Amino acid sequence: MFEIKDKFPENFLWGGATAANQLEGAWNRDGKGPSIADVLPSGKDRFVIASGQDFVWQAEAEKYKYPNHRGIEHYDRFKEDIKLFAEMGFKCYRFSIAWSRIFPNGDEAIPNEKGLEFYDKLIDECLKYDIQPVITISHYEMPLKLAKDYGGWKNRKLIGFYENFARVVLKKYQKKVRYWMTFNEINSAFHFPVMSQGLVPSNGAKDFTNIFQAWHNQFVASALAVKIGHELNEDLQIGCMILYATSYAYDANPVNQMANLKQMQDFNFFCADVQVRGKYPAYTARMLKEYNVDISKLQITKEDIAELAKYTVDYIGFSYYMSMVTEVTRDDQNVVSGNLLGGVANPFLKSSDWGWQIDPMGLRIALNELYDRYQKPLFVVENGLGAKDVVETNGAIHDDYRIDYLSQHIVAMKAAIADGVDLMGYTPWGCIDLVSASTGEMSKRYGFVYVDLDDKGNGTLARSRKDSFYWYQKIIKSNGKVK
Ligand code: BGP
Repeated sequence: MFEIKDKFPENFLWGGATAANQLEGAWNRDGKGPSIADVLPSGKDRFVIASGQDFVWQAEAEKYKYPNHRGIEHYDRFKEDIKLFAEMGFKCYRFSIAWSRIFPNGDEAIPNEKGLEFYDKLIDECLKYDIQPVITISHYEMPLKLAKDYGGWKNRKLIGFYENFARVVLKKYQKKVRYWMTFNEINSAFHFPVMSQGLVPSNGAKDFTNIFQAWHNQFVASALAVKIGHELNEDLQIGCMILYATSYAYDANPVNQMANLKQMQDFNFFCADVQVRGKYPAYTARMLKEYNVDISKLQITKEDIAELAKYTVDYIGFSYYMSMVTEVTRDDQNVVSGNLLGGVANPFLKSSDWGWQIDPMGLRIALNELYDRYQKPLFVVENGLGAKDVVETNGAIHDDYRIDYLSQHIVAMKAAIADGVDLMGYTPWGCIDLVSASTGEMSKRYGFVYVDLDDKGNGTLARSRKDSFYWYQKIIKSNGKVK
């Protein structure tokens, strides 16, 4: 009865993860409309714009032909890419469906058949190799028109538009695809309200009244997708997806401990609490007050609350790259210049070249915290090390730093399984090099497969196997034996 599980389950879903806007390219082919990701530039402006500090609508699609518009041309090379995933032994492949390929403007009644044809082919290609598709319905790529003309997710009309989109893809692929997620990193709106919710702040400041309204509308939309999916096929597994960053209090000072508890609630748990438990957590009122939300403006109906309660998610997908430190008692903060979350540096950890603090034990802690809290299966759907790779003269890429990072995180997952956590699978991020979400550039690479393309768009786009490719192949074959 109390047997320790000392290995990964036999049916463990080993695989890799990508998102349409970061690899497909073909941004305006076969009827696809522009998405919010298509108008973000690359380089340092991208972060500023995605987080809404300096968003200008002049940043129109035509102005930014590269990188998102080209991606790694997966749209034309997906067969070659899936074949490489199959060679590594992938059991599953997580990708997203570009909403604006199916509904170019987002508000049409009839889907674009040409767009669906691409995903018909992509899914069949995966199934040919017994790779289970894992689909993110919406991953930072809402149709641009929904952001520009409707104001993004703060507008309730988006619930209906998303519902149409979700119904079309769930209905079409329900027999072929079992695993789904409704929104990528839904809590990331804290940092990226433009990219995540299509919200453009009016005066450069984040408006949490809009962000909370947008979250509420997304929660309802997510619940409706669960409803549709389960009505179509009760076997479907529909999850939420959160950006999780384990957070530690800087020291034993109760003031820092309390601040950290709030950080954990607000950032890591709030969205999942609603999507998994089906209701707003008790600390919501405290949060609304602290974020200066104008509660009188929030539109939340009784029917919404009933739907949230009824259609909760089946599992919790989450991304995990790093941990954080909460510290509110000093002014001389030793700040990490991470471009995703930033914060106080942890003296016990090293950081990636982009300032993301590397913390495998933090993943074991995350898995325990999440499983304790929700008692639902967990799925690590993103993890990895963004790094600059060097191609040797003979074409080899010795990415031992990546192998090291991933090995330590696999060991941490195994330990969490022994701790009693129910873990379904692992899909490291950017299994093939692709455009970075936060920099919009190619040089921050995560892949097992190298893609010959630089930050300016030069390169042959040829694919090649890094050392980590062969390493991961062995990991999958041995069901997680690191050494
Ligand atoms: C997550 C996103 C991904 C992805 C990843 C790595 O936040 O879901 O889309 O890109 O982070 O981030 P980056 O590309 O900025 O290194």
